[in-house]
Amino acid sequence: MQNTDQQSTKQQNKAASAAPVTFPTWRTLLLSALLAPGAGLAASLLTTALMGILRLVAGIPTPVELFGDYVLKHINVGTFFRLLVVFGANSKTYPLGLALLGMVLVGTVASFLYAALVRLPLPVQGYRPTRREWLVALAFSVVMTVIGVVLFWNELRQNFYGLPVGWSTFVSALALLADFALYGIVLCLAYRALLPKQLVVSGQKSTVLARRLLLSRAGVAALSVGGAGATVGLIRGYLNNYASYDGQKTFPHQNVTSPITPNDEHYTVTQNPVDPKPQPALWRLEVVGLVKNPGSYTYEEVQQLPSTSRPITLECIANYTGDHLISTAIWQGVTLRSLLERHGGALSNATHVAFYSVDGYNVSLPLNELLAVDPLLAWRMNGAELPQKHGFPMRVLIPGRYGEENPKWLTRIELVDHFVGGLYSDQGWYNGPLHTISRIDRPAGHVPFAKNIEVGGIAFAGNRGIQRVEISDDGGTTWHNATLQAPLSQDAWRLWTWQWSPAQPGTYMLVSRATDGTGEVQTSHDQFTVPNGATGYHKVKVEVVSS
Ligand SMILES: Nc1nc2c(c(=O)[nH]1)N[C@H]1C(S)=C(S)[C@@H](COP(=O)(O)O)O[C@H]1N2
Ligand SMILES: [Mo]
Repeated sequence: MQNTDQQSTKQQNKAASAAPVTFPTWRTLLLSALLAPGAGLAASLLTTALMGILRLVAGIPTPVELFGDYVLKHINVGTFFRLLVVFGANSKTYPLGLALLGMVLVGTVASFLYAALVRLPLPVQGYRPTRREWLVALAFSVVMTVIGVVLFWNELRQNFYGLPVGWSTFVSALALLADFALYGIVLCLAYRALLPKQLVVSGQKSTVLARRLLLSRAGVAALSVGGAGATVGLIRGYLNNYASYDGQKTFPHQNVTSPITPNDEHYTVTQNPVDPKPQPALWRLEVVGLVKNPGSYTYEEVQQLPSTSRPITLECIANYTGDHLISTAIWQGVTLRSLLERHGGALSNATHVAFYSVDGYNVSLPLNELLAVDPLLAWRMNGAELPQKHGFPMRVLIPGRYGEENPKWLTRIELVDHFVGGLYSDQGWYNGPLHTISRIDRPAGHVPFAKNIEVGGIAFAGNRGIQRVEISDDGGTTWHNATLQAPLSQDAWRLWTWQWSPAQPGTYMLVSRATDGTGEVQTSHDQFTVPNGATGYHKVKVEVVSS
């Protein structure tokens, strides 16, 4: 008892008499430079955790995704294609992972700027940031948010749970503010917590003060570890819904293509690592812009609209000659024409229609070209509710155009007086009428010699329809008319067959070519898919073997 009292009195005396220590400049600079990135890292990791939470809970796009979308729109199709090749199977996750690491790095490095701006003399007095530190942190948050909102203005209008354009823009911007406010606050507090403290403070034991500093430094480290752990867990949760079906093709069964493709066999292409999941309670269809009476619909109301059904074939512009990124479904929905009529029609200065989707995707086309092909705004596919991966609750079908111009997860139809660029048109992909194609599905490989071998396949020319299909068994020297099945619709592929009687066993080169409804014959010019869509004849080598 006695002893302890004496000791504390001694220390108090010492503390009271000692002046605060000041480190020499070099030591202050060195320690600031060493400790700042620790605070920057903690702030960055907690921010990435918040981004992940907002993404999973509220469907708000993370800055990482916004950045990815921004970059994708600003590279050309050649670079895009090279990236696809370089990253292969991980073409979406790998670049996003790199972007995430890059952001953590930027957030960590930015702490040097913060340290330089607050210029604290070391050691500092206590744990409470000064006004100056708070102001610098606030400036960081505001500047980062402003940069984010300005840079990603065209990407903010997306929400995975289907919020309409205006709301999603607002919510995404607000989330950027929340992310960067957290970053600023943690950076400010953590930097303070890490810095060396005056260990000689009146009324406090230096051993207690030293222990407190150690604990608070450990606390900052624990926050970093926790932030990193939470981020990893959130990324896992995000990737649980990874759109691994991207690029899924429609293969014929026993070399026979079914006229209508079942929903679960329809080819699928998506720009998204994780596809949106619009919630009917949040989602709206808006008809706005240069239209007489703008308006909006709930999912319930959409389903009450007058609808028609039509078989329409979709083909991705990345479909190689003879490949299978092509399918046909019976789509049910309201026609664009009748929907616009319900809104009093387009104003006279409207020249284009811009379609906006909840995943930030958008497409625009001239109004008169659209009306000429009678696009459908569909909510049913082959008699079933539109599946999520094909665009629930509503998608656009524009006959005669490649798949890229058929937006899924539609939320806004805006009539405008100019063209509005979108992902693929900005990259420089062709966005004109699709090319006439034909494909030979059978026979394939080795066939036993017979008097009669059935050759069969499909032909497609968008909304131009197919008038004729010809087959050659000598590499294109002589041609024979195939028998066409009845057309499913003007806008769908046409199935054909040809009864072949090879003269003798041997190797044959089968070739097909189609003539569209306007009388134009499919071009023989071989062209790769990038960037204008594939052209050329499908050629299939067949070995007819004696049986
Ligand atoms: N909103 C949105 N619409 C989209 C896409 C997309 O990524 N997002 N991909 C387009 C592309 S490139 C194609 S080929 C078709 C594919 O439609 P499907 O998956 O229903 O076959 O959707 C188009 N519409
Ligand atoms: Mo596509």
